[in-house]
Formats: sequence, structure tokens, C-alpha cells
Amino acid sequence: MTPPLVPVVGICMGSQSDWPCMQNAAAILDEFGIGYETRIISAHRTPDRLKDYASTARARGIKIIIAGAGGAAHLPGMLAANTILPVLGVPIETQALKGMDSLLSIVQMPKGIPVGTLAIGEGGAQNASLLAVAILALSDAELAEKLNAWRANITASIATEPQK
Ligand code: RP5
Repeated sequence: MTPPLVPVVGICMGSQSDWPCMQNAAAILDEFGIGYETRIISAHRTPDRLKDYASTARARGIKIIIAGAGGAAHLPGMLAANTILPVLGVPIETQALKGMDSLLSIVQMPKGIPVGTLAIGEGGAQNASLLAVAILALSDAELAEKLNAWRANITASIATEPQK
């Protein structure tokens, strides 16, 4: 039996209800064989859990945090406030405002404390992980090869003409 992968990415989300979106981030990391951990952390409902997670993640070997949240989506920003690890924010699509609330809450960080903000929803969750892979590939030639191959597959899957 292969031993479990050491987690280097932390996938955080504000609620269980964010998992259907955030599982797309997990699926990409699975595809690349990258170890990750998943946590429900709410900036508003579990503020102590947030502080504890963000302030200990780097020492535990986490290199990148991906954080998905919806509505008043303060999770990515508050994680970034408590760690120097790169934080990638995924705005969850909401019923009331279609995720525009999440997007604006995450993207408008004050100078000095950045969050790399992705697109609303599943595509954003996928791309957050692809960005995490690209960052990790800076110091991992084998992973860089895998990412090149993954991109080549995407390119090969795009037809030159639409089906009629
Ligand atoms: C946010 O509130 C979560 O990230 C979630 O997107 C949203 C709704 O949470 P639930 O009411 O479904 O727990 O904190």
C-alpha cells in the first residue's frame, strides 16, 4: 500500500456547503499527485480556528492555502492576514448575488496583504489548484513536466472547427 501523501496545500472553505465547488480544487491536486488537507474554517463562525490554522500552517509544511468562501467572504483575506503563505481565494457562487458578493469581498484586499483571487465557482476552484501546481513546479522539475503534459492535453482537446 502506498503511504498517504504529505499535505503541502491546505484547502479551506467557509462551510460544508462550499464542498461541491471546492472538490474541484481537490480533484486537480489528486490528478497531479499533490498532498493536501481539507478544513472547514469560517472567518465569522470559527474565528479562533482560523487564527490557529493560519498561524501554524507554514510550520506544519503547508506551502499554499486555497480558500473558498461565499457571501461576506472574509476567509481568504483573514487567512492571509495571519500567514505569509500564498493564499488563493475562490469566490463561491451565491444564490442571492450569483457570487459577485463573494468576488468583491475577496478581491478588494488592502495594500500589503494580498490574496490571489480566482474566478467565481468551479472554474475558479480548478484554476486555484492549477496555480498552486504552477507555484510548486517552480522548484520541482517532475511536476513541471506533468503540468506541461496537462496543458498539451487541453490544447489537443480543442477542436479546430465547431461541430455542426
Ligand atoms: C460562507 O457563507 C460560506 O463560505 C458559505 O459559502 C456561505 C453560506 O454558508 P452556510 O450558511 O451554507 O453554512 O461563510
